[in-house]
Amino acid sequence: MAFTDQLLEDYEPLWQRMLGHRFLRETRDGEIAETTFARWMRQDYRFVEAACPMLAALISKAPLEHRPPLTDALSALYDELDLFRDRARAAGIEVEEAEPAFICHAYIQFLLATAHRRSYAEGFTVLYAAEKAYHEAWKVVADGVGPASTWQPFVENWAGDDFAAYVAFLEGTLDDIAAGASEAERERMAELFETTVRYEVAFWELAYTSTGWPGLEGSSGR
Ligand code: MP5
Repeated sequence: MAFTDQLLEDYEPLWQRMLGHRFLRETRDGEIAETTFARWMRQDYRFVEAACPMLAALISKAPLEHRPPLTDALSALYDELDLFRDRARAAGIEVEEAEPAFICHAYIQFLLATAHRRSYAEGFTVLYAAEKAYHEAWKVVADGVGPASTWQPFVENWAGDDFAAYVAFLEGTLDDIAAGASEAERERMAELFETTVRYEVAFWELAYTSTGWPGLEGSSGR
């Protein structure tokens, strides 16, 4: 069985827990509270900003033939930041001033640390897990969001054909990488996949919780 099929089979309950998150259901059904969606937008803007240096670090370790598609993906992230600013303007939300919440900050540190300090195979696994998770999550939302919705461009961005092709590239490439990895490295890759999906669940949950840091709610501590 291909490595990515095995991952999705081994972590099926966690994966379904993520796809069953109420944020996705409520956005799909048009029932999401504006403040909840706005909180996700502000935090995800910070996340995508951090994904740029993460991808750059991964490119610096990539074999030559992986660099062009990963560089295209990096370029697409800057378009995505434009998309966030555009949708924020349309909805009257300020995304550029938000401080990362605790969960967002932790996920960003995890992304950057794995890209810089772990092997290419391990860093690539984290990239695959995060992108596959968003692709599947926004496909859940796509079932209900129509072309008139303010959020349709997000659905198109992550559930659309271009992103599907990118995720298919990541999947096939990760399977090739895993086929050449040792058993011990494949185990480390699987652990990182699990941690990434846990962060994905936590990130959806963040939209419903305070963006203050634990013990410092309502104040920056200064
Ligand atoms: C992605 C994202 C997808 N935007 N936010 C989280 C919390 N996880 C995954 O990554 P990208 O870089 O926006 O395609």
